[in-house]
Amino acid sequence: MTSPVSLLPPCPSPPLIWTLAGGDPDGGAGLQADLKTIQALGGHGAGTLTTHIAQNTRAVRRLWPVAPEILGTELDALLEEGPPDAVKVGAVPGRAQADVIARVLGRLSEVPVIWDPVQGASSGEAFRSDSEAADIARSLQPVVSVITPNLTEARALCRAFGLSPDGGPMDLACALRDAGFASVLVKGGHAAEEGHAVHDAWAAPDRTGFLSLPRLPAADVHGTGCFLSTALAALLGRGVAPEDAQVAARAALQQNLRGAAMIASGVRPMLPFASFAPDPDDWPLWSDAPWPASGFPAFPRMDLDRPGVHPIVDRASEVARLAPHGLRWIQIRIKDPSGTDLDAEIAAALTACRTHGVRLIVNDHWEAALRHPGVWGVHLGQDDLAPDAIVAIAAAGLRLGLSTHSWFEIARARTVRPSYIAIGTIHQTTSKVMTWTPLGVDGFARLRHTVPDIPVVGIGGLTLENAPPLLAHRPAGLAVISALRDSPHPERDIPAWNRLWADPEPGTR
Ligand code: TZP
Ligand code: MG
Repeated sequence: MTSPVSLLPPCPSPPLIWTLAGGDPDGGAGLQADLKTIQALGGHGAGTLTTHIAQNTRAVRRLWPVAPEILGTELDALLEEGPPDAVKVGAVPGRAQADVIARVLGRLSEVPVIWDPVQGASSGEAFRSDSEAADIARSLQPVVSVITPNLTEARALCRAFGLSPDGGPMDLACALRDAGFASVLVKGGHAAEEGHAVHDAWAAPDRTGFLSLPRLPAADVHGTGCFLSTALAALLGRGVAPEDAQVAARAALQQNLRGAAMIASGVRPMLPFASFAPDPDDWPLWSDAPWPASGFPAFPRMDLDRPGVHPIVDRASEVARLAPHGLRWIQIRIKDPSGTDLDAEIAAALTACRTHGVRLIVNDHWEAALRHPGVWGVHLGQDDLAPDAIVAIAAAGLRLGLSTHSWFEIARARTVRPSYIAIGTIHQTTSKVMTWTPLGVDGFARLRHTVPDIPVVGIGGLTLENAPPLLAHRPAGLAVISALRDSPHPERDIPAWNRLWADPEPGTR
């Protein structure tokens, strides 16, 4: 039996997330909604109103800004309870309130602050003039780490900072990032038609790219911007890495958009604020460059009729040693080819594989792999995902495997529709320089759950002893370096590894 997978990474106690936002009496947006969003994402919500707003799903009637003195006293009281793990800032009604918020948030250190710079309701009404919006933006800018404007708001912010408001979502996102907002997500939802993809542009200090999901039929849902920015805060406050948090926040929004429904006699659907459990189709794709009109070619999927161990070796002689012992695949991974005749190694590995009906996968050196007809596939890391390489490997009819270890990397890998993805590192390993905390079996299960339709290979620190719990999550293969390299009798170990699929929990029967 597969145990239910909790899709949120564990956290010793619920992160404390503040929301400083306008009120929405109908509960679909603003502070009332944000508290529900935080709860749905596993956090503890706290916060203050920045402005009363007489609104419902039909229209915004009137705003009554909270007096700066009240706002400041409330925030000081809140801060006495200790700093939050992340903050979402929503509607800021005026310069005086912005200054109060900037003063209090300026006392926090290293706390992510996400500002959803709402200029008005999505029903059309603007809350304030452009010049006041500019003052507010300048006041908040030093304390904000992420902003999540829609296209209209991004243009208004660009004007406020004297930047060109022309250009597409990515131009605006980059301009605002370079103006000092560390990370910028320009939402494209309002630009997409039903059935077409919604592309959001993300510009972070070290990365830009597009998140894409189909636009769902339930358009014009109330409170989507509040949900996305608050979900992002809740995930960042949980310690989720920024790239993963934006992918997961978007997945949470898509999950909730699917469940959007009319409440009472409102005129626009509301989100259900359901606990984080996106379906695989709710996860966005990530593309570094604008989406190619024709998409990427789909690679032939790794067939699953005979799953098994997936040894990774660094020379042809090791391929020849292991090939006779019941392998289905083997990967040759030559990280430093200097002093090695790469073509001779691949040719010799291929000869051994042909003799024993083993499929040869070449790591990294895809151009060399293409010179050797009979190579089954190429395995690439996230740093090697150049469109030219992907297109050439597909055109040559080879399979493609991609390394991933996070929600973000899976979103990026899925874009090129690979033959399989490797997920890891699962346990501590010395076979690769590690900048990541190992996922553990639970982390592997969490990621695997998002890609039920793609063959997955587990990797990292695997041994015959620690591998059995992974089998419940249906890996197509388990990739192994040191357990075979250091074994006194690897030839005997290979059948033992392959038997894991027949008898996933040895000793339990
Ligand atoms: N990618 C993620 S972990 C890893 C690679 C190449 C190394 C796996 O080696 P080992 O010795 O089986 O942990
Ligand atoms: Mg590589």
